[in-house]
Amino acid sequence: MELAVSSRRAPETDATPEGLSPRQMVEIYRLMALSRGLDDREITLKQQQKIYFQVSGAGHEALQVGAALALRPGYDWFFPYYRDRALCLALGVTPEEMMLQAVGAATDPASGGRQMPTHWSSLPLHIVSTSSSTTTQLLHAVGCAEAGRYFSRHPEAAAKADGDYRAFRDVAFHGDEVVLACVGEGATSQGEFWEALNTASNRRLPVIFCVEDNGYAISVPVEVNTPGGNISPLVANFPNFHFAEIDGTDPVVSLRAFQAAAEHCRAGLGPAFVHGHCVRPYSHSLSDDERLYRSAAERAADALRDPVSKMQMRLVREGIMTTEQIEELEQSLDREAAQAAARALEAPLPEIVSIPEHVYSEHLDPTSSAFSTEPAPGAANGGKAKAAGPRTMVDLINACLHDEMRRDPRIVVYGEDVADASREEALREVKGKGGVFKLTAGLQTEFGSERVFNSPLAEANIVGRAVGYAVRGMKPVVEIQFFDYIWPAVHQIHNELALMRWRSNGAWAAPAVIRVPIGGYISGGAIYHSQSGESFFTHVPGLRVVFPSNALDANGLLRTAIRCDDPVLFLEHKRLYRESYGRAPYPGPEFAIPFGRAKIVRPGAHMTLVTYGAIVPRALQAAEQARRHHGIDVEIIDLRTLNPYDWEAIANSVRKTSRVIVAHEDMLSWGYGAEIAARIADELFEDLDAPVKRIGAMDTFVAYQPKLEDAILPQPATILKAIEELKAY
Ligand SMILES: Cc1ncc(C[n+]2csc(CCOP(=O)(O)OP(=O)(O)O)c2C)c(N)n1
Ligand SMILES: [Mg+2]
Repeated sequence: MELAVSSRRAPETDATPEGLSPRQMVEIYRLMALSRGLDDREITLKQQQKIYFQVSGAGHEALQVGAALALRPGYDWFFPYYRDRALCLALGVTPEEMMLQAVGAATDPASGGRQMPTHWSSLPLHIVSTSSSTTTQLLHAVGCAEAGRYFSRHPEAAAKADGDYRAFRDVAFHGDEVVLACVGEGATSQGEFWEALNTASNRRLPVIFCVEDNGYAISVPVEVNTPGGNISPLVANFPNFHFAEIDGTDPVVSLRAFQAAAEHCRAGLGPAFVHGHCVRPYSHSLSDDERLYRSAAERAADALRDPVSKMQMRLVREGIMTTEQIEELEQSLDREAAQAAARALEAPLPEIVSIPEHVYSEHLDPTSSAFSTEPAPGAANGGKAKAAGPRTMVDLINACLHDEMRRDPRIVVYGEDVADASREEALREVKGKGGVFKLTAGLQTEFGSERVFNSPLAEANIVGRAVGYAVRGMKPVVEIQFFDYIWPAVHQIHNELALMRWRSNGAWAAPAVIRVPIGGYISGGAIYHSQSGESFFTHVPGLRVVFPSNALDANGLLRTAIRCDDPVLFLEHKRLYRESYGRAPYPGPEFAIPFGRAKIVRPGAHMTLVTYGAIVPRALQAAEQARRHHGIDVEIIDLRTLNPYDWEAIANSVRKTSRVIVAHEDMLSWGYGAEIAARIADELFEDLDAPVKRIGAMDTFVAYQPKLEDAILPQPATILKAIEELKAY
């Protein structure tokens, strides 16, 4: 559309008092007014029950248009908030695309009808899919900035490669790219806000944090969320930052602030923090009525600061537009919004059959035989498997990490204590730490501190950054030090990592690997160093869950996990790390095991025992006693991967034996075995000669005193008793 500019000023050449041309001022206003018009149109549609949710960007338009115009869509990277309609509009998301989101159309480019409206995503514009979880996106932005910097310093790492996840994603990067991450003032109370500032500051990352401060988080005023009522003084001592606290209802002030912030970031000086004060004239969302908790005087004061009406008055005052021209423009924007809505309402809706699409990668199937290779003992190797002969699980996991890092320059390893020594000068005289269990020993020494480094002691930080790294095409292989401390990261795993592909309808994905030492049987591990809990994670669509019971499986499954195009939770049993059970010679750098293939670790005719992890050696002991003392012949199936799991192996065995026990270390109630037992009862009822039996820990946490631990966790004797009972049935 040709923008109308008042004849009192030349559109391109006259400078306004702000130093922008009249045409630029009109364009800023157009974007702000169109954003407001789209909100108004959506509100009408919601009232007509043609859409199902509405949250507006009203009152934030000036700040956001300023941000967008200072940055480069498709070059810089964007992690917006749900209020960021004006930002996304100014970056290039069209009104029709916005309306397609609102109606939940199949052609909604952000999510194909899966996410609420204003949950932005655009691959070409570099707007990374964000969730409804406030604040998680800030850590993604940090990881994204780290990945951009890594690729700029190592452009060769961006090359595509066959045979793994790298074949399916184009990598784009620029040495001076900037990442914008937006958040509300209420959401700065989340720990992840501080975790993001921590790493951005420490690593001098080019992230602009934009706090859109409208004074409320739904009904909670800012002073309840933020001590003193203002976030700016609280963050002011973070090193390396550029700070600006501005009137976010003024688009020119906003533009200038973001230009200065971007300059600081592009120069490599560190992150920036732009705190914009704005207003929220339309309540929190259409489900909220702010008259229930805000005084009339307060609302009236806010109305005077409405950025759209302030900008109108300014254009008239400065002779840039006449009131008639403004009216004309408004009418044309109204028509544009109405036409966008009309087209979206005609758009096809998503098909029911499409629901499972993009839960997992459509490109690379980790259950495929491409991942089935034979061990090649005797191959040369670094890491802990250098020596010949049987090696422990620690050795062979460490060897796999060494091999894969050599093969794939996109792998980074970080977590708590995983580096050999963060202070590099110490490395010359010390042996190095390499993880509390030594799984990552020697990696920093071989691959350098850019690829192997310690994280802050913050689990959400570890996983949130991994999401950001992975969406850029890198392969973070991170460690959570103990399963017992995975819980701060669960928000990121459940709502972000596992969901990135499905919620963006396949546009984005976060195929990171999270390695986690898990489990008990360590005498004295107690409550906080013995936890299991794998079924929390097998209940998350989009997440692969692996649980090896021996050194060779750990090596081959970790290789598949790293090459895989899906996020993987790789559970390593601490008790099995150095056991003499399950040691194996180093199988060479290409040894892989497909997911979803169980292993029959002991063939048998009388009953089936389905298990995994540290129960495998205990079940073998029990089965041996059952044979010796009672002549009972138990077939033991080690599932090896829990999602996907090998139903065929279970079904074939149960059809043969007609009796089955499902055993695991985790608590019995609601445990992983409940699902397997229920499916056996459902699908194999005709084949059974006895009820399905389950074995698990007592429904308590694990106690410190070994006498109690022994009683809480299943022992070989517990398993033997169950075998005897089932045979007698
Ligand atoms: C982690 C999380 N907790 C709670 C919510 C529910 N919720 C959605 S918006 C919101 C308030 C956010 O306030 P603020 O960050 O100030 O943003 P604003 O809506 O004011 O722009 C809350 C509590 C959520 N989406 N995510
Ligand atoms: Mg707010």
